[in-house]
Amino acid sequence: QTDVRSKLIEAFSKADGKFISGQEIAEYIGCSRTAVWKHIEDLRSEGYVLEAVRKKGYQIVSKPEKVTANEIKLGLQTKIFGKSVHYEESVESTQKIAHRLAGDGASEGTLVVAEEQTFGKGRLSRSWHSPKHTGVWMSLILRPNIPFHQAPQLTLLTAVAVVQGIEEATDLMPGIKWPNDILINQKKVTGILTELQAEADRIHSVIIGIGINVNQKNDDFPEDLRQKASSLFIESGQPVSRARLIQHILAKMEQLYQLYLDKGFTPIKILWESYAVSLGKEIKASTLTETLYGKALGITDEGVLLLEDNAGQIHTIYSADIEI
Ligand code: BT5
Repeated sequence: QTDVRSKLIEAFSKADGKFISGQEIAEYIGCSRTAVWKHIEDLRSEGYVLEAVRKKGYQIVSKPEKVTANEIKLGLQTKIFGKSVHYEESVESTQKIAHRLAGDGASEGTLVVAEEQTFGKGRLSRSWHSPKHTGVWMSLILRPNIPFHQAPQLTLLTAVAVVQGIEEATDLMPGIKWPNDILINQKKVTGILTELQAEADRIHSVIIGIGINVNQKNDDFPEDLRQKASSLFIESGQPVSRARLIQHILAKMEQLYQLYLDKGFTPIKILWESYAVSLGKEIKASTLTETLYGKALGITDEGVLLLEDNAGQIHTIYSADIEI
């Protein structure tokens, strides 16, 4: 059933906004013309508006503003990422579901996405505010063949992909604050959470969680976030299609991931540095054990932050919260 559905969406995707006849659809998905009609009705019940014209066939007039598997797949330009989409209206955390699917052997590029998270997770058991229908709350399963200590590089790679995806979908120019925040006008619009399933020194899977504030208005944020968080809508004044944004991000991520597997972290590092907002600045870095003040010099080839304190000593920082 879901196979047929994705083929139908693929057929419309190929038709690229033009009419496609019932016969063509039937051939494409390998079913009868009566069955086509039923599948079209299913799409309608999901909120798609389809026009049917005699002798011409069907055309998608408008899509629902949701992030269902169909929404994401219609127009998606990737080979692997997002080819398998697990969609839910409401979940505790997309990370939790992605962990379960990864454990069950889900293939690389499997995407979990939800309209709402009731227990969205940040780093260090902090929470991530994820209200219904307004943001992108998603987790991507990767299975890279890399050593353990390189996994944080994927957080930085993801940040680059999200920045580029936002740039494609809007007129905004976001910056990256090491390691995982994407900022616009100094406010956080995106957080990234990278988690691993691994044993000894072997990575089974990397689960990359991405939370993007898209169409929230200022009072959609709880009081304590209003000063430090923002959304693409607030910053640009325009509503943004979440499904389109996801498509751009998946396409960028797949490109960068391929580049990373072929050429290593160096080309990603150069891109990352070009978007970084903290480099060369005086920062405060709070790690689990200490608070350091100094200048952010850059990142190493491993993706680790280098901080030079006022005594000229250079510290390598693996994980911390940064204030600029
Ligand atoms: C992060 O943690 O920034 C990682 C957030 C990852 C969220 C995604 S959504 C899909 C996937 N499923 C999940 O359950 N999680 C991932 P951290 O750097 O620890 O930042 C968390 C802090 O950001 C919180 O303590 C708040 O201060 C703030 N915050 C919470 N919700 C926010 C929001 N919607 N926008 C901006 N800031 C927020």
